[in-house]
Amino acid sequence: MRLSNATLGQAQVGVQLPGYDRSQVAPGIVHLGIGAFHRAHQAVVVDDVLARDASWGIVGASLRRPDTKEALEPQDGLYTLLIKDGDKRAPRIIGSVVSVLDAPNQKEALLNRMADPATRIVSLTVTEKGYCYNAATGGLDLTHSDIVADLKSPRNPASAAGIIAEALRRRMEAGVAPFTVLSCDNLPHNGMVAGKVFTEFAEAVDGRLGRWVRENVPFPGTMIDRIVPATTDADRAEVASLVGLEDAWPVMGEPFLQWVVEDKFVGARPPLEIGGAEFVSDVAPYERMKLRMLNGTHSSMAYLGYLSGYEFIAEVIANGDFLRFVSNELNEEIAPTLGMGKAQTDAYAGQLVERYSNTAMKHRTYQIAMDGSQKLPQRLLGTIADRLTAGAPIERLSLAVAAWMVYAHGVDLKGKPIPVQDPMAAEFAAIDPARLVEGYLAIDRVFPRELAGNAVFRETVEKKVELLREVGALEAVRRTA
Ligand code: CS2
Repeated sequence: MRLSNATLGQAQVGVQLPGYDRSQVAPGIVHLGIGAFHRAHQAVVVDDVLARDASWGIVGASLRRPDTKEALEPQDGLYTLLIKDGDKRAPRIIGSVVSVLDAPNQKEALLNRMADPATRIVSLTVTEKGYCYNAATGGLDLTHSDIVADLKSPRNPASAAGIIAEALRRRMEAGVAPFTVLSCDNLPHNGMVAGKVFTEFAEAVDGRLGRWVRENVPFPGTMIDRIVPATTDADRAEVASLVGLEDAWPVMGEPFLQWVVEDKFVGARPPLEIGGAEFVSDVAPYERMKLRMLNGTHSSMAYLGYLSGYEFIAEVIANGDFLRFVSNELNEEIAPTLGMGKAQTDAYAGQLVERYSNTAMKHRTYQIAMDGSQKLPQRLLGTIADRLTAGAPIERLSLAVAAWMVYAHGVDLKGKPIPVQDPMAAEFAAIDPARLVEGYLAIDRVFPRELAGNAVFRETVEKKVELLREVGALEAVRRTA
């Protein structure tokens, strides 16, 4: 039997069910990019909110693939969140997603929903590349093919920027207040970046719209955190047996959840604190700590772990040399750049190692390795730049960057091809392997000029690439740990 409104009551005893009447829920949030991460994080917090205020239901939209819609529609939007901690399992049915739209085929329905005054928040998880942000120029990448296409036909958009601008234009024309744009992606200053690229896009469409957006639309920053490995068929089978109902696409998560949100909304905001979110006036310190410590070591483990032959993060951290490497990278190299108390960063680092060690999380190194060109700057390169300014060593961080260079070039250390997923994969594959570091450092969309021109950085990374090639990743980690 398949999970749906009609079968919900037949879920096995012990499964947590929505604590409110779903028939009373009205949509108040449109979420762009409804993937596993959103469903295991923001939608769970909103599920708690709905018990108090039923006006914040979520209409999810996928911008590229119809698969989430196809999975959730027969289930009335219901799905299972399975929290895994070692041998412990806590299944919970989430009811906050009231419907899912497939943007390419339901554009009008999506734009209407976004233009509806009941929609007060448009949130996003469209991944780093979904913003079409050019870090080198610090603004919208006007040469990006998606942006070029949407500027040609702004009334029929496909990109996040285009969809948001068109929905806001409709609200402006109708004299309706704008919605709050809530970026939930792992970008540094995600609110600011979203504000910059979406306002620049609106300006490029029409000066008046651009001004209206600049003056009226808030773009709060957020820090979002929960480890969410991709769902596997084994997970589906486990959920079916735990819940007693078939779920085409449950989501997996660790117990930990953190959501820090800048308190800057149009009108009343949802009481997200009921679900554990925190409202603050400045998200930046939280975000920096998370991006540099968690995501920085995640990416380090992804490339070095993959090249060492490890499939999952929990396997990587179970290796004593990796544990030492990651702990020292966190405490010796990253934490000192954060300007926070040692007690706080020590505690955070300890918690991270514990989270990585959760053996129930089948979090693939390959999954995290994806889109490195979009991730490295905020995860590792900013930290390295700060260390260089302070005259401090960058050995472990550089080994991680070297591993990424080898990985993203598309051939592992044993000569086996790697199916690299990255919008810049072709550019990386074309780099001369004999001048690998030089080739990468010339790419200013990844490496800021100043860093690329720093001799200590270049020489350290060159030595690390040599080391990787000479002794392999595992031994390089052991020697650098
Ligand atoms: C990971 C993140 O895939 C990745 O790049 O580093 O998705 C990470 O799991 C989350 O940011 C944790 O909050």
